[in-house]
Amino acid sequence: MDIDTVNALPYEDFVDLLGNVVERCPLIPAAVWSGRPFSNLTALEAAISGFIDALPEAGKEGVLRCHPDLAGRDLQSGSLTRESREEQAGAGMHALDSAEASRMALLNEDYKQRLGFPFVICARMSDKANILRELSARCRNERAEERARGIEEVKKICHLRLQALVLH
Ligand code: 2AL
Repeated sequence: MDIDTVNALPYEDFVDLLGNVVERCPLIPAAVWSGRPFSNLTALEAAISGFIDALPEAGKEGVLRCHPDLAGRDLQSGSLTRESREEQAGAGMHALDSAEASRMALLNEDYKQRLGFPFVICARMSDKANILRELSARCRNERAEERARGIEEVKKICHLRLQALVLH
């Protein structure tokens, strides 16, 4: 769909189309809808990023908490969103051997215990080995640093999801 068509969408259709560009956060496209018309895809992405940046720190942590764990319970139970399922499958999260799966589960829990929100990384720009390496390294970071790092990853995920939906 091109940007002119996106700009012309009624509110409900706009949110239907873009409701998961930030995982399980339809509030974000709902909030930027009133900023139409966007001159191009970059302007739409900037509006989304600007909204996220303007959130208080607790709001940013809330956005992170809307993300499912990598290779976590939602993957096992088949309840991931379509976008997340494709991203996680692409990074090999559905094909971990049992040692990798337990290491991932342990590190994800450790990260959440320490930081209060889940580890987030753009899976499409990564692979199994890199995800495990990053997860074990980032576990040791401070909360503010990881909040900022996680939000940067959310924006990368959003960028790729937008590219798949809107022509540019
Ligand atoms: C995810 C996800 O669902 N897709 C992605 O790229 N990263 N989740 C996560 N915890 O990093």
